[in-house]
Amino acid sequence: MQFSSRTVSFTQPHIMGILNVTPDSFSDGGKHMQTERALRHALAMVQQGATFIDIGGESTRPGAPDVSLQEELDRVIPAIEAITNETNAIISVDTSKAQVMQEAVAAGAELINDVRALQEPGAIEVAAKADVPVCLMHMQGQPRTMQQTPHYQDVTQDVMTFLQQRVDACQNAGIGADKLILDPGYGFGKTLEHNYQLLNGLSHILNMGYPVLVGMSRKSMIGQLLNRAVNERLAGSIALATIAAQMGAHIIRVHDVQETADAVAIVNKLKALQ
Ligand code: 8Y4
Repeated sequence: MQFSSRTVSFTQPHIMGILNVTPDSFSDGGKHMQTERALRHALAMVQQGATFIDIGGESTRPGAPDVSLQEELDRVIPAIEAITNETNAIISVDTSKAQVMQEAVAAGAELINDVRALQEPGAIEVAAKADVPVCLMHMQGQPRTMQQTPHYQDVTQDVMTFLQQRVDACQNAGIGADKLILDPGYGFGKTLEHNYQLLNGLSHILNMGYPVLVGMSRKSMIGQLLNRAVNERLAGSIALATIAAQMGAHIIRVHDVQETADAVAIVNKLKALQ
């Protein structure tokens, strides 16, 4: 796939490292300290094998408060500028807001990662104009309430129908098929059963013919199954990344880049013999 700075071949899976720039309640550093911390984390993830760095300033955790436009810009843009200047990683901006997309791409972001699949006002037009690849993710409901009563007829079929509708909307807006990445949206308005049905159905999503991104790292599909707190989910996260890589996922979005890179290298070694 063609990105602004380079081509990425999806013959093997790539790792997207998660960089959170939502302020944590412990670190009380100013804007510059936050940006330096983000840069250090990004550099470490690139060294560990991340092709992509996903930068998001809005928390999409269930129950998280909405973030204002200015707050999101203040969190995300300085981090993108710093990381663009210091790495050749592909920066992905995790946002649903048209203005954040526009300013992030101007600051150096090369991929728009939108959990709302360009459904917010102005987003599809800005993405078309920006002319960068876009990841379209499935979500049922809105982050604040999406885990209350998820319901599907057939989760894999329903997710595919939604993603195909968004692909069609992108085509109508002038976004070429060669710019699209699809994502089933693990954890976004899905029960534990739905998430595993959707993992079992990943081959069907792959058969839609687009690169596929999956994000399962540390999510409740691990925590609920194994009864593990968020900081006890590494083994589960690696198991899921290994399965996704084996099944043919193209981008794996994770917190733990080094460990995931090892797992992917083992899958690659085996696939080379098949
Ligand atoms: C612990 C840590 C528990 C993090 C839950 C979480 C995806 C995504 C997110 C995804 C794409 C998250 C922005 C949710 N998940 N983008 N973003 N795909 N494309 N929760 O699955 O990581 S945020």
